[in-house]
Amino acid sequence: SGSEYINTDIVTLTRFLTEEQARHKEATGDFTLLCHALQFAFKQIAYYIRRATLINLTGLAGSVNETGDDQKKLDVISNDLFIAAMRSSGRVRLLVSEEEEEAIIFDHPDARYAVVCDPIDGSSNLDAGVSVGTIFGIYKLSDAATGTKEDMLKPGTELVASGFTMYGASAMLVITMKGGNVNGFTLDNALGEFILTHPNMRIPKSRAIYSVNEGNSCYWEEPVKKWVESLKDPEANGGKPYSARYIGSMVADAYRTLLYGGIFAYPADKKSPKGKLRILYECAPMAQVFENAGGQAVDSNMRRMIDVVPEHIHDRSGIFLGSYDEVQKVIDIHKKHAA
Ligand code: P6P
Repeated sequence: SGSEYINTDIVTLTRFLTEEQARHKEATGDFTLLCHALQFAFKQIAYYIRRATLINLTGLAGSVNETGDDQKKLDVISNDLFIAAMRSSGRVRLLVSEEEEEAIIFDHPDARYAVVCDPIDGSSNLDAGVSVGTIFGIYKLSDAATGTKEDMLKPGTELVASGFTMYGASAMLVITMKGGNVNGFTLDNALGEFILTHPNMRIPKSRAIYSVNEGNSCYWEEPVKKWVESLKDPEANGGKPYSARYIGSMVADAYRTLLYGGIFAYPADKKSPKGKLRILYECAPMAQVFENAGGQAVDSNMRRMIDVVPEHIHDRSGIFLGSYDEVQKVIDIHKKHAA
């Protein structure tokens, strides 16, 4: 009979979260409810992205966000959906979004969680059909929390959970808990369920793929130039150079790197001395995912990315993210250069 081919052990995200909660005797269920609100927001955003081209949502909304980027209608809708889902969960006290200049303080003073997010990262690629996604992180507020944006200036080591979604043909969700492993879920659009398809994701220790915008190379610091040159030198790599893969959407470049191995980099440079990607809702959540998958993540000073504490909620950083050995090559070249 065909029954041996039917996977009867389907784990939905809902079941996964329930089992996760059962592992923590002291759990009140607040974190679980927060994660259900997150998955609801991801399903709604996935719906709008899928229909965007059909109902022509990909035009400009005519409004501009605080970073001066042209806001696409989907940016605005996704940000609004995400804020509404977090507010209505009743479990979030503070929310930082790339689309909001100020931290959003919900009228839930007793809520114990804070959320950081980039609702639609890579949105400049939307019209081109390139995969975009949501990057998120969850912090548990300390008893000393004041309910102000100062509560958000934390290192990635304090993230209780982080991850990202990628809205492609089917939406993918990659999520990790502090000190836990990395799990990938695929949204079954028919059932509206996230299904565990990539349990315990581990990034290959090395892979000859590098992902960086070489259009910025004239602005790069010397060690970065030396690093990329070394990857292109066949002699230095067993006879053939690395492959270059750059999509220009962080979640897409990150997801490929997590699956295949390699390294993604957005170095700080002379044009962007602080780097381009944001610490709170791009670099730190991605860094925790990659570390929990066995990789590494450092900033442009070769500091462990999740140790970095932002001074302001929209602070940027350089980042090198990927296979353990590939990031180590960058660190070693910087050490040699410093010597
Ligand atoms: P560049 C997209 O705008 C984004 O924020 C990330 O998703 C992406 O990795 C990066 O910027 C691309 O930047 O300068 O290479 O276009």
